[in-house]
Amino acid sequence: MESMPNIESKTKTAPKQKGSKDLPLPKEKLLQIHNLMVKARSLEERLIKIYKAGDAFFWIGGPGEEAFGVTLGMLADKGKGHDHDWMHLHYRCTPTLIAMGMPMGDSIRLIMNKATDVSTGGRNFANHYSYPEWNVAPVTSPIEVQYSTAIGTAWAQRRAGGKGISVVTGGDAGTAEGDFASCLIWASRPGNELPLLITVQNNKWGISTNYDSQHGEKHTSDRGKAFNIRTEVINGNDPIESYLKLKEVMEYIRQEKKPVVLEAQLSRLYGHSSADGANRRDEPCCIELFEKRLIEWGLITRKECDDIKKAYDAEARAEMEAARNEPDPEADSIWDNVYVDNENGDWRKF
Ligand SMILES: Cc1ncc(C[n+]2csc(CCOP(=O)(O)OP(=O)(O)O)c2C)c(N)n1
Repeated sequence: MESMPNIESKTKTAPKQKGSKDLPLPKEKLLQIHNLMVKARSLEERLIKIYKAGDAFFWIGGPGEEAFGVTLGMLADKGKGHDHDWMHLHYRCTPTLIAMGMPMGDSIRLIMNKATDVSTGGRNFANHYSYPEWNVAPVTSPIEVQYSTAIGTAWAQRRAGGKGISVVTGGDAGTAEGDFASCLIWASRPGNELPLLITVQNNKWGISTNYDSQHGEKHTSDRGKAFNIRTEVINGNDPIESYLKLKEVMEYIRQEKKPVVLEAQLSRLYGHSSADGANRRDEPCCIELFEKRLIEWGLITRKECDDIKKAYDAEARAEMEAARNEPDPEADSIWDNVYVDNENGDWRKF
């Protein structure tokens, strides 16, 4: 593809022997990352099929972002309240939620607009998750709004003084929105710096607008430099590099109570959304690249990889079949969850 990032994998020189202490991460961790990446991909591919079969109105999601998204989810300190991490995610976050423990069926009920959808009661669309019990703020449709709301939880966490940090994800094109600038400004005020991981998933597209035609700066993360914020650029198609760098910067933010801007360069494997066809594109696939290395290192076989995929494909299909028989929302639930209206102060009431 014309404008895909060409970052060399910094971890590809790992040794070729099995079970070696020289592996970049323990074998179990590598296999866990792979397993979750495949699970997220199977789910997303099922969501696309659900859309194409006419069982959903729209699809948008995260195939191609599994290496970055899964490792982010694995490293998040999941829980409720400011002592845990706050997650301000965007619509390509299925891999992160899968790694945090979201059942496939939750995502399927959301895209199928079933009353049983735990995020929105069937009232929002694909990948617009909401998990108050895990500090996962509702995903918004207007892009980049999450960079503003992340300021609020990071500020509250700074005041609370605990170990929780806030994490925000978003696309490269959306960094043109004022919310991104607000985030940099509020995160970096001297003496009031925020414990905030500001990430940009740079797939080099904003729907159909090419990155290179819009950005004078080399990296979107370079903008953080003007605010004296630590910045990082990683190959977001490499799960090992993603895991190691995310771990390092999340520890830094927890300890130093200061922000980081991290740009992950990665693929957009099925185009922007169902609006441009949701068909597989010719871009590097993080799962294929990772499997090649795992097989080379003798950690897994081709057949084992295929079996994992088949099992997750079957699980996703079974979840869809179950969800098909579930009810649609009733008309009188239209105003539910518009305002905070339950006794626990959650924005969600089911
Ligand atoms: C405020 C706002 N403007 C425009 C849109 C329409 N829109 C939806 S996604 C998108 C492109 C976003 O591109 P990017 O931020 O690079 O993220 P990507 O979708 O590539 O992951 C646009 C313009 C929107 N949803 N919200």
